[in-house]
Amino acid sequence: MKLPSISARLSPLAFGACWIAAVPARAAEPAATPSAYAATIPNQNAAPGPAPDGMVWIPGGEFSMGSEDLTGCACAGGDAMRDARPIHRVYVDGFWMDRTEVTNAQWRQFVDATHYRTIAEIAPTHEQFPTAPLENLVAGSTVFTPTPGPVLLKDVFQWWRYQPGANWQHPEGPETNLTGRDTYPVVQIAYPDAVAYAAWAHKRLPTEAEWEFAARGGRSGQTYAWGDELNPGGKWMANIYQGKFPVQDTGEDGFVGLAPVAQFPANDYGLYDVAGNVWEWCSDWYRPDYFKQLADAGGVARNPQGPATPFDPAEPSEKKRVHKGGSFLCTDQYCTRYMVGTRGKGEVTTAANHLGFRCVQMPAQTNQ
Ligand SMILES: [Ca+2]
Repeated sequence: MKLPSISARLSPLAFGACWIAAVPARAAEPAATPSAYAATIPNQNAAPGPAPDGMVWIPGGEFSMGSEDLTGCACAGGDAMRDARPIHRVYVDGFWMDRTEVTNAQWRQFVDATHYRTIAEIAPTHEQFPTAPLENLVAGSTVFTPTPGPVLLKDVFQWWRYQPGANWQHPEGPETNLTGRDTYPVVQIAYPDAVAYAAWAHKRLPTEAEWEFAARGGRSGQTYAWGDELNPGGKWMANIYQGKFPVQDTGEDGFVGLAPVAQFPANDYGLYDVAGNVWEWCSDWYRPDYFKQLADAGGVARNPQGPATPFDPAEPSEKKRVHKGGSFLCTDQYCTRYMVGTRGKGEVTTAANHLGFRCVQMPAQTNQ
């Protein structure tokens, strides 16, 4: 396959950690101990009023953020995920959060009201990408495609392709549509698209700290949003990937590919799909050393907003923001970022058919 060459959003590494062969050789690093986590101390404030439609109250409070090094665990796929350490102490104010990922039906309401066009629906221009062949300047987006047989997990272009005509209305390409998919999460959403929706809805995207506090549901230091077992009682708790990646998704959790929202149990704060299904945009710029910056500063980081500038040493020229939660493509063979303290990243104009978002809203009295 000829690789697309027109833009950062088409460059292989711009996809982010979970899209690439993220299984580096282990370097010497002392394993974190469970004592790196301290108890979550949720605020004792009641919800400030009736919940906005589709949202739940997240009380905020103080918690331990980040993920242990679980590379010795059969659960973890060998990825050290160093950017999720050190585990550090964070405080966030209370906020409302969407109970589910934003759905196609909700996105359609936004488009009907505003006629908004997503980045994937607009052809790149010669002025933006003067070195790109003109035939590559077509609107589209990135789509996952299973490989015909097992492959070394080194080159994402074995299973990701740039698909002309792929966008939120045609998530896997022009031959696909949203019939019967109103309650599926909207996908093929780049960061500016998600920001535009949030502004229209009088909401905003969560910070990474807000997202992780909410996903942990008041628990502390557990591997998953629901506890320490991936399948408690033999039950799947999230829409992830079973089978041989990226050849065949066997759908043991009930879903091959994307699932409608809220098909698995909610976490302790009433949030659905904080693991798996689709990655979710957060507002923080991505830097692999941001947790270290906060830990080095000492004390408790209050309402951290992310680093001032983005930096990914794997692709220094790309501007990336944080993704959280993992997707239906996450598997212990390759990417286990459905673990609650882990992080993803993505170039801001890059959308895909496993990437969506949800919003938060501050209570009116603290909305300043
Ligand atoms: Ca699945």
